Amino acid sequence: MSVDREGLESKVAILGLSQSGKTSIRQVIFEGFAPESTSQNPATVRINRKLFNLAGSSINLFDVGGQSAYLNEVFQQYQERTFSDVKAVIFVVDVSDAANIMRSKYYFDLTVENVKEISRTAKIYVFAHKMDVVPVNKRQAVLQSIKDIFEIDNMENAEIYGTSIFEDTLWDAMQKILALVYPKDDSKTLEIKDVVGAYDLSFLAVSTTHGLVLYSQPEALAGVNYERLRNELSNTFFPGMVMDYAIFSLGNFCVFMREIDNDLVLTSVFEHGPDLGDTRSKFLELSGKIMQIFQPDELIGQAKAKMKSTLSKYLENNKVREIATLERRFDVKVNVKCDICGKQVQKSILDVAVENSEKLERGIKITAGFGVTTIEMYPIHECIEGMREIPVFLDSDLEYRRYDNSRPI
Ligand SMILES: Nc1nc2c(ncn2[C@@H]2O[C@H](COP(=O)(O)OP(=O)(O)OP(=O)(O)O)[C@@H](O)[C@H]2O)c(=O)[nH]1
Ligand SMILES: [Mg+2]
Repeated sequence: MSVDREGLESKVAILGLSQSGKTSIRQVIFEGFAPESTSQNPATVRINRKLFNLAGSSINLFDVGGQSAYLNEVFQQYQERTFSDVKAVIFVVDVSDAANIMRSKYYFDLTVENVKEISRTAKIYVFAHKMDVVPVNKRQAVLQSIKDIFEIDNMENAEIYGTSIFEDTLWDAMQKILALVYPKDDSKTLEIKDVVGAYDLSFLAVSTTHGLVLYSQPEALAGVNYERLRNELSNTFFPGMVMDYAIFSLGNFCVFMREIDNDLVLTSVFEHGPDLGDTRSKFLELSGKIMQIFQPDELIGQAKAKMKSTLSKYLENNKVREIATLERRFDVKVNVKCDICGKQVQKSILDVAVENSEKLERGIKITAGFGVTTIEMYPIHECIEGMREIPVFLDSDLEYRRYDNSRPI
């Protein structure tokens, strides 16, 4: 199946004064950071450009540093680079910084002008941001006054949302933007339609772990935060256990949720059948089909297949026993959290092996002594403080045992 890669990428620019919260928004939504961990963010220098892959399609995010020198540079020299081909521009206004509201408006007007000239069809989204600092009964008035000052009602292509990284409002606003700019792959949409038909589903959605819906049938505008739901369910019913999937009843419906890939969750809803076991096996079968649609790149698949035998040999050479039974656990992901940035890192021993294919002992350490063999793995992630690794200890069945604090590498 050939897909046009370029068609599967959307450019989004995010602008606003310095300290308004642009980088924090990027980190919380697209990089899995905990909101609190953004408090020491350094100012962004010039433009930070990052490509985020969401279920095979990408958002190319231009996070523009908000200090005057950088903003002036953008509007004097880099208009084309910043605004050409943008699908959406997010303009962030800090509601706690009333003193600078007119300066913010000045750059907003420049933004509107440039969008009009360079990317006529792009939408502009104003985030009246840091709403958490405004008392609840004043929020509507604050939103209205920014709406008036920014003259949003006079513009056809602009909308305003009150947002905060500490509240669901940011996710809701981002969901509306994604519904417009997320480059859906038509072939995936068709395959999903087929699955919904074949299994007589009432609803199916593929979303990020935090609930940004990427594909849904019928169309949905809000998702469920699976990470939160799973934690609540397991704390209530299965303390200390990590759930493979979640099943619950909702009126006449049966809801199943499952992570089908890193940060990708499948939700499917059936009408209640007479037999839960039957419905469960139907769900497991269909989630396998959906997983195939979202299979990572063929190349990664091949690298993993090759790595499997290398990893088996490596474990065997290091006196780890019963490799054949361990093999089926090679690609089971472990979920650990960085204590600095709060990011959830989900990696299997096979993922870590692929990352360290040149030198396995760099990422997977095996120590044997006194009849006990310990396997450790060191998944790496890009943290706010540079690259860090999180030591994960695996028991003899490759089950995750515990982890220590993340540490710089
Ligand atoms: N209270 C509150 N603080 C926030 C919110 N979003 C971001 N912040 C804080 O605002 C500060 C500045 O955030 P940044 O994301 O670095 O700001 P920026 O807009 O990227 O700044 P420049 O890179 O200089 O343009 C950080 O201390 C964040 O923790 C929010 O919704 N509420
Ligand atoms: Mg920044």
